[in-house]
Amino acid sequence: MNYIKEQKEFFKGIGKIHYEGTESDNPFAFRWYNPDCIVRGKSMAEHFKFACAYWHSFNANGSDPFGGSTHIFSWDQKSDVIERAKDKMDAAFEFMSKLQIPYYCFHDVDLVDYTDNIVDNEKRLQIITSYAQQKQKETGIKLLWGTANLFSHKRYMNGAATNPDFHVLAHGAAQVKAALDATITLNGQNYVFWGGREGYTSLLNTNMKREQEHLAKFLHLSKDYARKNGFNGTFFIEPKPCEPTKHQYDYDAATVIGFLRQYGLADDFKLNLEVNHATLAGHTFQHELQVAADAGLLGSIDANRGDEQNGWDTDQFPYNINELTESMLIILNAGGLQGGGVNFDAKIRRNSTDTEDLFFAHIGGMDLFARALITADKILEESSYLHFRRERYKSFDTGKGAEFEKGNLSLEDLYHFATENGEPEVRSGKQEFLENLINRYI
Ligand code: XLS
Ligand code: NI
Ligand code: NI
Repeated sequence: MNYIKEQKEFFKGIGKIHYEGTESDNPFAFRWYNPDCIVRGKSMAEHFKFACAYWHSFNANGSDPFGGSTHIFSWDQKSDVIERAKDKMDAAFEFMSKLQIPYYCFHDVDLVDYTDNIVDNEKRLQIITSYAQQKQKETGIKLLWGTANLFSHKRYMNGAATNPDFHVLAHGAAQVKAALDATITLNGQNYVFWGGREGYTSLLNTNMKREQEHLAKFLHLSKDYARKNGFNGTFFIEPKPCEPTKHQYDYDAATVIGFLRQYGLADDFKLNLEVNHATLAGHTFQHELQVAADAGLLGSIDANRGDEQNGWDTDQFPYNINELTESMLIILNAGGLQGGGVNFDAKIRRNSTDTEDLFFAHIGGMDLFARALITADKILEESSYLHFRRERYKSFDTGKGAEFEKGNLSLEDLYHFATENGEPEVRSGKQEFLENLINRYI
């Protein structure tokens, strides 16, 4: 039977968003993001692989610890759970098509409401996964990554893979298995682990070593299962230092890299770095990117920003051009993101209550990345930036410096060099000069 669902328009009055250039004053247009524009031999669309985060855009309803929802979703009205999930998916695919967003990301529980029953949940997920398959085929939109929410349900209050109770760990595994199945069915390019409650609140009741070993085991089993079932993509760990848990094991990029190497996971896992998580860890986003890039593990990014006055994960849309330009310098120098893309893990504010606000948020984010890419490319091509940085290390390019790098000198050799050559010359780091240079290109 050929049942055609009556297609409802959820974002009425808003058409497809196109590139119109910087002269345009149309708020429903891209001023910088031109998907086909080639930068460094790749289209902008390929550089970014922009993705829409299902949870923030189609589930987060504006509620906060002090009040209920402020966003009334037209896709959240039906009483039947599957019909409601399908409406939400129709809205999501309509939204992404209109915005030319080529990818999406989800947690299992974002796609369809979950209950306490893991068997029912898996069935629900399978139904909505086949619907997603159909939507992907119709629109050409792809899955950047899937994940399982192992932090909202009360059973996970002490963690999932790091829970002291094996029974809870097994529930987490069952959920990951189903989420991996969905990701594989949907040809997902990657799979993410964000350890929301993988950590502890008090050492008094925690065996940290044992918990971390369980986490490594859990990741190995998940990886083995996915590989056995045809998943060729990359697994990502998303570092975050705290919130919801006080001490999270995936604190920051350096911590996660150490963990992956210690437990033999670095061949299959890379990092998914989030701007607001970097700032919560007391780092800049650029720092996190560079740490991952230097380890060859820069996989994907969750684009958002924090708030200078608030110390929590406010998940706002990006708007800092300097931060993103410096970030794009690192990403371009690293040869791009490995397998991943730019997922807008960001939400509109509680009082941004018009349907169009979700459009403005994504248009702004995409334009900012495009502008940062163009600027960073110009800085690399036209300015003295790279040359300057290379020159700063030129004492290691020849002579004793080069011998040192090759490992040919002993501590005594360094002693002799120091005593024979007197006091080193004072050399400026030229930070203000470089900051001006970046701003000149912006
Ligand atoms: C929360 C995380 C989460 C992950 C996916 O802070 O950013 O949204 O990206 O589980
Ligand atoms: Ni995230
Ligand atoms: Ni986050």
